[in-house]
Amino acid sequence: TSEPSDTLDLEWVELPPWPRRPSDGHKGTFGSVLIVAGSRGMAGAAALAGRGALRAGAGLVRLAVPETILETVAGFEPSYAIVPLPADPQGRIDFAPPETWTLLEEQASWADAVAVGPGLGRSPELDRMIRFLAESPALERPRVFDADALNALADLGGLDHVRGPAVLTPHPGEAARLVPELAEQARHDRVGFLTTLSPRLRDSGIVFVLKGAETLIGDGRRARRNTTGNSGLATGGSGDVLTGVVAALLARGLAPFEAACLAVDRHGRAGDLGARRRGPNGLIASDLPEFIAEALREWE
Ligand code: NPW
Ligand code: AMP
Ligand code: MG
Repeated sequence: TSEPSDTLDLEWVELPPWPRRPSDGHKGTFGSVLIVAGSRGMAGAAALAGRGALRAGAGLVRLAVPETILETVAGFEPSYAIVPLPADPQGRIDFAPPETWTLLEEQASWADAVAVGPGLGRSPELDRMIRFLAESPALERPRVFDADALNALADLGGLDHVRGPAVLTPHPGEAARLVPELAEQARHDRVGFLTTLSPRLRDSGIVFVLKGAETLIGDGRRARRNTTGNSGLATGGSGDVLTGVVAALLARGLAPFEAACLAVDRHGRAGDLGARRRGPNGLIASDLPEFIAEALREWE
């Protein structure tokens, strides 16, 4: 078979219970999310993550984006706040001004969970920022690394730079960049990939979410194979929505492994509800947040 024998080292677990929403909760109860995302031409990625976080029940959501796309991102959704950051000539976040770092630190300390990556673009300065978010002991709050944050981690040399608690959400292409020695497995032997990676995840505080049909989630000891979702999710931006959902559940106080499992399950379910309504061909990523709301309602 294609499954390696040491698969037995992983405990395959059931879905954790969904937390009840306390009836006397206020917006602080449900957590504050900071999403660092977007660049010129990829304002949508930031907006999708923000809407995903809101529809997954986060109390407060702020998006830190390059100031040049502020109006665009704001125009997509009035329910999140926006923190404009200095922009470089290419319309990415500019890390030359010290103000950028001050703002980022301030905003990250405000948040209960930080998500970073969707639509950021790539640059050596971005790599430095990701390194800061990944390594800084001052930022012990849980973080989600997705998309270009994963590409930056790959530039930096991989997982060793990440101090948990953290959730990484690569698709197989990003996973192959992040762990190049397992590139082949990332695409063709996902259980083997996760099993081989597990000793490096154990005790790191990193939860690895290898996306795709039947997304795998692992923390080095436990693993889960997701059963929801369909090919309608194979559409630009659906991973950006997932990033927001994971961040919302982390901000709510769920532990990273539980947050990742529940977020992936409900994101997939949202895709199933969406495909039922729109068909898998017609489903687009900006439909998903509303179906996330419906998918969560099934559990309330
Ligand atoms: P292929 O196609 O099979 O050869 P990239 P991205 C592979 C932002 N977005 N199974 C694929 O391989 C994101 O947030 C913005 C196997 C190819 O090599 C990012 O910041 C949007 N392989 C940025 O764009 C909406 C798979 O990975 C490579 C795979 C780039 O993100 C769209 C492609 O991935 C987008 O989310 C799978 N399931 N999935 C917006 N509206 O603003 C992917 N691959 O080069 O990492 O590009 O994922 O589009
Ligand atoms: P990204 O590539 O970052 O936009 O993420 C794509 C999202 O869609 C991930 O959550 C994947 O698990 C999901 N997805 C992609 N293709 C499929 C598929 N064929 N079946 C189920 N889920 C999928
Ligand atoms: Mg993505």
